[in-house]
Amino acid sequence: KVVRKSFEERAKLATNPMGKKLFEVMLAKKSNLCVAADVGTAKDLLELAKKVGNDICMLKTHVDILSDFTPDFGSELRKIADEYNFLIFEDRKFADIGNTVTMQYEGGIFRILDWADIVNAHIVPGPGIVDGLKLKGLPKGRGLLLLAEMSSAGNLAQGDYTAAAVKIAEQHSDFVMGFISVNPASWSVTPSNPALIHATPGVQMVAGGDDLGQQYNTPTSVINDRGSDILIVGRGIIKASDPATTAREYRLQGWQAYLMSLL
Ligand code: 5BU
Repeated sequence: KVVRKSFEERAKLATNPMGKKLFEVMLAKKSNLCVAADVGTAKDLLELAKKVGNDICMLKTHVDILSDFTPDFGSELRKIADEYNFLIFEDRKFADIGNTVTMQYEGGIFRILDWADIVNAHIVPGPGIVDGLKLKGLPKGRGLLLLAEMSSAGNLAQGDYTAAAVKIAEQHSDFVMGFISVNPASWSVTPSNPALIHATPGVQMVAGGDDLGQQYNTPTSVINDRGSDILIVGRGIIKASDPATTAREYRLQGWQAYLMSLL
């Protein structure tokens, strides 16, 4: 079983403001749960955010799936995030050269930089992608998660690729707050900075998968066996008959698993 330093201690070690803030929110709400708000409209997303708001530390969005997106979406969501005290993570998975991602982050229709506390990026292009995002994000106190692993069957983010993500994170510890991880306990290179946080998608109460390659592990397995910190749950909560109650159940399981893993 994995053991870890407390989120209190790790908050003190954080090398960027958003990483520190995330630990503080987690502690204040006793929540290491992130809900993946994969609904088709902004209207449904904002409703869902209120339903699960009390139980989450972070809400993960895919803004480009919303059919009724309008420019006030960001400020509407920010209001709810401030009221319920959670962070907003746009799962944009940037994957281009530094110069292009600066424009994708700041501009276009979605203006992600204006409202998302946290974004993520693939490291396929090399560290220039982090330099690009940092140029825009750091002055606004934003944070970045690197995709060190993925949850889907047959994905190529493993071994030396995962180790390269750790290296890039440590070289950019002023902006990179952690990783999208699946089994960090198994990594050949462990981050030397314990403030780096691991968030894991592919979580449901029962292990399994969907028809398109998604693979699920249970909350206890993700936190206690695989060594992650945050559960990212989409359909397990949003397709439940009562998302609020179900979110609470995931929160309690995730937090209990965290408490069990303390040094
Ligand atoms: P699910 O409904 O719990 O399967 O949703 C998982 C969410 O996490 C969904 O928004 C994906 O885009 C996201 N995700 C993932 O499933 N696997 C990954 O490796 C990454 C993101 Br990165």
